[in-house]
Amino acid sequence: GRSLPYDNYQEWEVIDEYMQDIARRYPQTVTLVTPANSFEGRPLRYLKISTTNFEDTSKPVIFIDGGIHAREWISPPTVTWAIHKLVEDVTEPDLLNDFDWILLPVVNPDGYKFTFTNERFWRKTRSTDQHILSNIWPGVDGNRNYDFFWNTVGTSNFPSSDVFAGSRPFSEIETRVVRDIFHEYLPRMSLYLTMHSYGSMILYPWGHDGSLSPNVFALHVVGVEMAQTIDAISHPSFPRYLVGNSVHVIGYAASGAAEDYAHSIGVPLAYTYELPGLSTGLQGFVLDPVWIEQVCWETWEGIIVGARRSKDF
Ligand code: ING
Ligand code: ZN
Repeated sequence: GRSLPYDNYQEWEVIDEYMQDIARRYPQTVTLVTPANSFEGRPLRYLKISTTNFEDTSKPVIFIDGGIHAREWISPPTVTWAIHKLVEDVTEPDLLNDFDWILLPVVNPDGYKFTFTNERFWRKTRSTDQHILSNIWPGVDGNRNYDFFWNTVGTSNFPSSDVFAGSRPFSEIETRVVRDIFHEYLPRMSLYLTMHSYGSMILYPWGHDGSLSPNVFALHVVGVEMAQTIDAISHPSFPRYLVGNSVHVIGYAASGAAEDYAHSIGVPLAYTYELPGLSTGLQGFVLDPVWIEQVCWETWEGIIVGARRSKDF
């Protein structure tokens, strides 16, 4: 019964235990949901946090996920930090009174586990049922697996590729779980954030072709306010945040991403966070653990502003 440490990256089992523990310790506000198991059989879990009954209120829902890409280790702790701040160390009670929250720290536990045991830079899931060579080349890029312009740009049909889109949209149980959360709470889901690294960017749709959504004004205003909030308190070692359309800011188009899917079905504010890195190339994913706490708390300040501002749109 204690908080997660933020002085190092945590094994999946530790994060999983923490989620179960939080739900046991705060049964009035926290509900643990285990809708399915991962391809390799790990429980896929998320927390629903609500001061009222999650199912029968009309409060807007804020959904944050992390760890869809296994090697982006700074992502899951930003989501567990949000859990910590909403449940264990409440300094913003309005966020609990005004919203219901869904927090899913590790979308892809099999891949995450694999980065601790085998290959630090593994990105994809670990599924082996996608094609005839799956045993040699396992895994699908979760952020190319959503059903919106699936496998049309920035993806690969080659199973060995890091951006392999899978055999079909939502071939992966891990992305189906996220999809089902969207659809279950759609009419009241006002904000969706999916945490990635790295690059210090806040990206919004459309990521498949660089065109702008009819809701671009709101997407941009809320995005800029989140970024300015973070920049104002960030460490001088970190780059300033860039905000804009995914294609234009990150410099490539990609279809089948979570951000695009969420927005396409009606989530008004959907963003991909590229959390900070301090190196280039693959080393950018290796952020020294001394920075975890800094990234978590500054990102949380961005989330606070995004949540509050989402009410205006
Ligand atoms: N970045 C995202 C990726 O999946 C992205 C960036 C998001 C591009 C949405 C297009 C649409 O490539 C990381 N770090 O994975
Ligand atoms: Zn990523």
